[in-house]
Amino acid sequence: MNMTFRWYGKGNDSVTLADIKQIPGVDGVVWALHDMPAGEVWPMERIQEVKEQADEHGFNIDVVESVNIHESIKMGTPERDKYIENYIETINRLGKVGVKVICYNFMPVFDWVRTELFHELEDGSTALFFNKEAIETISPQALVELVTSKSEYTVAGWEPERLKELNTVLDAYKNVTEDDLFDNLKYFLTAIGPACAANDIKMAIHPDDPPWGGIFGLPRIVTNKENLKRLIELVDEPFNGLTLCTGSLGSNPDNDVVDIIKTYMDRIYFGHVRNVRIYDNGNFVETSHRTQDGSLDIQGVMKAYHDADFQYYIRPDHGRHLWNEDCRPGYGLYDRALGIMYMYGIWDTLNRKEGDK
Ligand code: DNO
Repeated sequence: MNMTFRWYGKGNDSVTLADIKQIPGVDGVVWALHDMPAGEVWPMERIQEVKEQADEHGFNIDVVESVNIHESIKMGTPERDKYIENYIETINRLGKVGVKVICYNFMPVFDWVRTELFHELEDGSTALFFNKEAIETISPQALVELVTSKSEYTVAGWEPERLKELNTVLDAYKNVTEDDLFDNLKYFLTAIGPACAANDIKMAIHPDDPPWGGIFGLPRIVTNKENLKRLIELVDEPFNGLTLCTGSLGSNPDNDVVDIIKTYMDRIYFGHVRNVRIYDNGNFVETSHRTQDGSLDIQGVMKAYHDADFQYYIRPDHGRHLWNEDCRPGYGLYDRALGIMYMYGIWDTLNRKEGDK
């Protein structure tokens, strides 16, 4: 296992590389050029700059999250070829600095969706929250306002660029079905496959969050065990893999995340580990990583990775906001650092039990 920590970049994150250095056992930072609009080629000097910053602290930059996909690629419109060319050029450039995994998503318009960013928990901390009923009544515009106005930082997945011309894009998706999305994903993967192979880069698709379609009438496909099989089979080559986000898939109680991890272990290149507590009415809140604190079996998740001698990358996912930390929603230092120590607690104990030490 290669432990990583998501970092939004110098001047764009309340957490510094020096802070991350003080968390035990972190090997690399998960990064991106967050201000680059989807579809544009990433400048080489800026990629190099991140590499140098990470090098200074002894971190690898093997994982990028995300290189976002232009909507035309998801919708399958004629301009897609130009944007796919750009994507390939970015892959080639990332290959030059040794990037191994690119995390991306194929969610139409919106990335992750929540109805509250700072929902108070019993212990006084706050966390991201999803209210099933509220999502039925809120308008897409109001949701954008809610997510983007609460933080001084740009919220990843909710970049202004992505949300520009919201109504037009929402409208354009009216005739796009799940099958169309699968076809368009196949077209994209087929086109980038050779560049990924040449650069030894794995593409790791992130599940839809929450993992069901229908929100604002939009289709979603990376939602459950069957669909993961279908997407692996779209282009059945090693470069076509998964970011296995327990919190995203796990917010649908029908998804058994431990079983899913075991089933697709060979194609998991990046693990996002996070717990959620699902309420009877289907609402859910993000909790501490500890198994007892939520609805997911995080010990089972870590054991599945450990049993498989997982060689790829893992990161703690969203954390709660603790101790009055002022941070980007879900991405403070403290709870994610606690998450790492919980994961290592499980991991190291499993090592010891097997007599490895
Ligand atoms: C949310 C993240 C997502 C993720 C993208 C990957 O915090 O897990 O925004 O980075 O879906 O493309």
